[in-house]
Amino acid sequence: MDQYNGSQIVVLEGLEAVRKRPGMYIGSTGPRGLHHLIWEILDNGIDEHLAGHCSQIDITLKKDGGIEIRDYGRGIPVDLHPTKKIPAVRVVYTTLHAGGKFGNSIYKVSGGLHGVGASVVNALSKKMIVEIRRDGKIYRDEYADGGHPTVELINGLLPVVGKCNKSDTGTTVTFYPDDTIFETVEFKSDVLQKKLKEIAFLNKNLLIVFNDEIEGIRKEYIEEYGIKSFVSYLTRDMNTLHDEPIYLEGKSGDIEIEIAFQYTDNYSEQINSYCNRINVVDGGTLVTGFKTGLTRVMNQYARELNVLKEKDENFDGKDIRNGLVSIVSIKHPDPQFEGQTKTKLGNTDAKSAVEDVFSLEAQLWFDKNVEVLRTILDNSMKSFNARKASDKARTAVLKQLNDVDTRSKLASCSSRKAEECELYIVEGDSAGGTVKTARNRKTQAVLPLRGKILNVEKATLEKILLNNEIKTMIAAFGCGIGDEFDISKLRYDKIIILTDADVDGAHISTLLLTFFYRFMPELIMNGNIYRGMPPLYRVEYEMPGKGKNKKKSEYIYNDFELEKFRKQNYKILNIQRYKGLGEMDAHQLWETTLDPETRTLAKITINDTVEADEITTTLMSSNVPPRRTFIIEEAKYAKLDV
Ligand code: 0RA
Repeated sequence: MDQYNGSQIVVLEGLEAVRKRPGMYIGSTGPRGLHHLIWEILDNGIDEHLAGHCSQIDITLKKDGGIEIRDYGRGIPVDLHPTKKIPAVRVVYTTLHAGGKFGNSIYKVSGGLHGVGASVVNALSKKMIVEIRRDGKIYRDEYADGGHPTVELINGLLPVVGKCNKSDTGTTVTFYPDDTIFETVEFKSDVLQKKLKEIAFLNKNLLIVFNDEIEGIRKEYIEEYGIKSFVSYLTRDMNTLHDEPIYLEGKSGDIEIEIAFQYTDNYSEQINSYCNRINVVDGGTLVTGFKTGLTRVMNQYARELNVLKEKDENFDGKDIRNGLVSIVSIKHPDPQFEGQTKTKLGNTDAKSAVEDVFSLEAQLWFDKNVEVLRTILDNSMKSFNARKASDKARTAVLKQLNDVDTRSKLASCSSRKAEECELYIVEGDSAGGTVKTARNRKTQAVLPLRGKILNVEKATLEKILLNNEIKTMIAAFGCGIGDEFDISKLRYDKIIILTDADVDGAHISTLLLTFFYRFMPELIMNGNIYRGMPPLYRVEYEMPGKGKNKKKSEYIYNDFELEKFRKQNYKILNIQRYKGLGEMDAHQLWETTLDPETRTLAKITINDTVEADEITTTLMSSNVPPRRTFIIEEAKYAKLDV
């Protein structure tokens, strides 16, 4: 070890701070935070691509648990840092916030969780190796136990460890996350593949080569048409109204804008937005700009082509977005990410930039493609008419809502304090009955649902609002629906879906989640929706040794736990498998599923809008095979992230 001069010690204290509070830098020390390390290193390579110096990145999951990310860029500079007197590359990998982005990217990624810098990854790794190819030479720096350099410098410079072709340039970073910091250090191949596919869509013509040496998988990702192909991918299982996605691009000042969209026969809309390749899940100004532009342009055309008559009112934005699947991707030199999770774009200039570029480019495109334009306007007209009809139906329903006889179904709780109240939505009257007996009547209300609820992905709002199960739910929640939705009126802090742990139960729970996601997404965003987790088994067993109390019993919640239990050396007397909630008596149900002290609840969250929309559409589209796979798979997992 060398270089423990003053500046280096300060530097390492910075990395020590990262190790003390990793969550502050990477969000969590769970699987999400772990994978975040990869995205961080990948981002640097992608920046080289954006700067026009790199057309390929290789990612390798190694057998020894490490991950290697190689880019074919210019190679990080290795020359002496003027003040720190160590190689520039070492400054980058050991200094917090210093040159994480090297100042070379015009599209820096500020805010959000990206952009914390390669040094954070180093700080959280037990080993990291950086190999650089530049000017026909290969240099290598290594770090151990949270970023301590282990390579001896020669006159402040890295030793040359090999030679290569002069044209062979780039940076290879290999790291091993620290297992004393992360809950797990196992990278997930499927998580990586999904992300790499997304990166390929968002970075046209960048070749990404993925190698999973553990499972022997090799995949290449390259997308010549970028987000246009992304839209095709998203609509692959839907019925589209025109053959190809529409792709528009343009620049407004320093802001680059790309938009791709396609119409489908779905009764829902999907706008996925990215700023500097980061998925801004909560949208923000770039989405507002797109919506405003789309509404304006389409209404203008509708007048010009006499689709809307003089006496007609304008299409509502929602009419025009019905069935829309779209991606808005912008590059902004100074993005401001807002909101608690930094997933909403705040820059006001992004709104006008997107609106202007869209309006201009869309008109150029539609003027040449009048057929497609007419198809879209027809579609808007249909939902315009359907909206008129459903407005009527809705008013009628809302009027009725107060009279809906929820009393027969809903067993309410006595407390009126929403913050302590919970509503259990239970599958079937018989399980509902047991829950009613078992619950805490003060704070726990029960709503049994009969049979399956309507698949909202395939029905109009009008039909949805006439569905009895849904009407009952809306009335019970108290917060209305659609434009009248008001979360402050919600009567329950927790809405808990409780279904049997079988395929039917999983299906019902998915139907419910789809309904919430499409029509009351605020409930999910706000963290009000949960899934109850009843046990699958009750095991009776004998403790080794003697004594009166050696007979014991335990609840087991999944097959994995059961396997673990079997490996213990207890004598198992009986294993009861609960096929449904109805098989438990009230006391058992209270203990395992209702009692806030002992139950397990899974909070439903939305990680990623693309993924969430994908899951709902795969599940609910008429395409049966993927639906099956998902439901059965999903039933295996204890925790569900929509
Ligand atoms: C600044 C200047 C130069 C290269 C880079 C940054 C660079 C950084 C990373 C991080 C991962 N891979 C990278 N590749 C390149 C080079 C300046 C020059 O050669 O003129």
